[in-house]
Amino acid sequence: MLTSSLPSLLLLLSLSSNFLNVALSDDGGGLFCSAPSVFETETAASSSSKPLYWKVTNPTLSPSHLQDLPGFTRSVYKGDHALITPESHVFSPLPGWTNTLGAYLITPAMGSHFVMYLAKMQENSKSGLPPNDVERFLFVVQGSATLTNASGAHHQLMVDSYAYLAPNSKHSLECDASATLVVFERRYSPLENHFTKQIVGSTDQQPLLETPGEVFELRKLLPPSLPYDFNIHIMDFQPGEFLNVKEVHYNQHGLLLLEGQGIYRLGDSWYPVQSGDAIWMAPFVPQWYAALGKTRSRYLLYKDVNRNPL
Ligand code: UGY
Ligand code: MN
Repeated sequence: MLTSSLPSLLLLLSLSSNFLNVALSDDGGGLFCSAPSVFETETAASSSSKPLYWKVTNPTLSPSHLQDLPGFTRSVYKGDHALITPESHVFSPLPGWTNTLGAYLITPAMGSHFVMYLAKMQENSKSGLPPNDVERFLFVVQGSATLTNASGAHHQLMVDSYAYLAPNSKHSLECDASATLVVFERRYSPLENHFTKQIVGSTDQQPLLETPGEVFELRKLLPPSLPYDFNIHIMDFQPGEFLNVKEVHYNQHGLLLLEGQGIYRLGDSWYPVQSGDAIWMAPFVPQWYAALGKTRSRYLLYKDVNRNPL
């Protein structure tokens, strides 16, 4: 029994190993798709058992491996724009805050008149105050925190909630579990007899605004009135939608992609982008976005407004 079945067993083994070789080495219309799978993992042992030249059809630089390639980043820093992607974030204690790590993504060292940073609040953390005459805008992207102002009023800020704090207004943000915020600060540009006041809200409470000539959905998180020298826009694009205007303007931008994927054109460069990416746009940098992927793109955008650029 054993002796008669052994040859057929060997035949079967040799057939299946040939079949496997064909499947692994076939790079043109073979039985198996040659596209790299996100589920494939490579160990030293499995790599040494791979056929000669297998990397030709399974390159390390395949899209699914890019993010883990040592030394590789999509981040770019140029004179008139920057793309800062999550693998480049460097966190350190935020001055004046307790139990909070911050990553400054945009600062005046790049040419901006504002800072944009991520603040990761940990257990029992508390914010510090901005410098004198500096206004602050906070937007919660993860967790929740409690805002308390000088008159003792409390606001629970959840994901998608935000607050604007006027310059020199005493306030503190406290968090007992964890929260991640994106924060914008700039030295307020005053106008006689105009004063800003504290604002607390959430994106979903803001009305959709007209966008003549454009298809994206727009909400503004601050009043468009004169006292405010900047606004924060929330812009939504369905997959396939894009900016009709190839914008070039005097305003600066700080952008955080909250959802989705697409292509951002900045100057003469075209960048694949995805949620978590941050962008600095200097005045007059040509800018354009097209949403791709399968889900909505949403980004949050700082824009200076209501002041004479002179
Ligand atoms: O309002 C704006 O300037 C906006 N549409 N810019 C942008 O999305 N890059
Ligand atoms: Mn713009």
